[in-house]
Amino acid sequence: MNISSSISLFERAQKTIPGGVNSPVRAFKSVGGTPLFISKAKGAYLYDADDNRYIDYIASWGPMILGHAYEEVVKAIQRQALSSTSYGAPTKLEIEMAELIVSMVPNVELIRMVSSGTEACMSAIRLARGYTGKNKIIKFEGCYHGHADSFLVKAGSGVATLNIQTVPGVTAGVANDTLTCAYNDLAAAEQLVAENKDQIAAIIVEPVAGNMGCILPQPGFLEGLRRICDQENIVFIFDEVMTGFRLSAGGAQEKLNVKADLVTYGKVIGGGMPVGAFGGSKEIMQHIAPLGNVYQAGTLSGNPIAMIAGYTTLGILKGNPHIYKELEEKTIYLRDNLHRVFIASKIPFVINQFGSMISVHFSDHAVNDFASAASAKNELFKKYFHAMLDRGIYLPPSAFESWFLNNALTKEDLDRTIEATKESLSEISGDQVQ
Ligand code: KE4
Repeated sequence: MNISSSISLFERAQKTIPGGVNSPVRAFKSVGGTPLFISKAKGAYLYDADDNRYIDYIASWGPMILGHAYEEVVKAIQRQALSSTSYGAPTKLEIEMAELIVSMVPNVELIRMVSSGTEACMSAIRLARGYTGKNKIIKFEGCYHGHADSFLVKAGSGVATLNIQTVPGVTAGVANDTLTCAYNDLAAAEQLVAENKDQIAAIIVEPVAGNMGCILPQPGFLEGLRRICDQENIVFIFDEVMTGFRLSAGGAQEKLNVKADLVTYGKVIGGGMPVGAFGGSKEIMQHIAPLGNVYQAGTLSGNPIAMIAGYTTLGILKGNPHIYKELEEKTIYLRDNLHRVFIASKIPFVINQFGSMISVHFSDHAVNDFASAASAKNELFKKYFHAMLDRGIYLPPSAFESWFLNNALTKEDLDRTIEATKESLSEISGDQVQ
């Protein structure tokens, strides 16, 4: 593929933007090569600066669940923009957005809009600390809750991709209040709670993890954490920035039938615009300013353009629940056929899938936590990534990321992806044989 425009744009970008990107995972650091500069997208397809077309399995890391430039969403944004782009004052649209979310997620009674998943998770942790009067939190290795200091301890996504063991700038004081253990290791979580009796404000977890690849909760893991939180007066936080409104209208709480005390959102909730949110029971949320003293704020929180994009997207998802069924069927079709071509290639692999989240690991063992994801043959993932990109299939540029399907994908797109995988694996096998 001719990517000369991306090459020159990347050189130019590095003169004024750190690493040439505004978010590290976009830099192709772990897979190598030049990041593609995208000029437009429509439906299931991305077009780079040289007008090469790619089938998109990133969906902007989750938000573009309906597909790119979805007409109803674009028209709503265009209309709203004519009434200005921000007021810094309350609007009816924010009430309608909050009422829509509350109608979709029964145990969320109050919700506060913010501008990113990081803000949502950071605010939820502060609220849990303010509500309980306790300081420590438990997170799980390989889970990523955004880049707030408290979370940059054994985090997944870009932190794992770049293999950053300790993030400079995160003080020991902050890091000491963040306890970690392996995802799916309920006994280790119970031990941390016992060793830090009455000091833990919150346990925060990705109910289906997407920042080590896609990793499913083992039976009993989330239920066990729920029990611990009930017994120890700990706030149970589901980070549904990825899973919220993607796995179902009610997110992972509905699909897995486990209820959290606070839930954080991002990605799909904004329909591609900068939106995050955190919500839960009145009992807890009433401590948020101006009702309570746990201060949290944002100039562009509830921004009308972001709200109309999110409100339109969520409205379409709520009104057409068959979209979730279609997405899951497409993902299962992809999973089963990738499985078939991987078996034929005789290259060891694991495919994890839940709803419309899926990931491929070049591993001869189950991948159910960060250590098992990290011990996969990620060098082979790197080759697979580029072989697929050369064939017009755009996968997340890291083995520590979930793929995200969008509902504009057709069977032809899926079949092309399967065929490209078959071709890529024979290319990789050929490399292995030499
Ligand atoms: P943002 O601040 O990037 O909107 O959300 C942070 C966040 C919180 N919680 C979960 C479960 C997340 O997956 C994320 C962000 N996800 C990454 C992709 N793995 C965003 C991509 C990026 O960092 O550019």
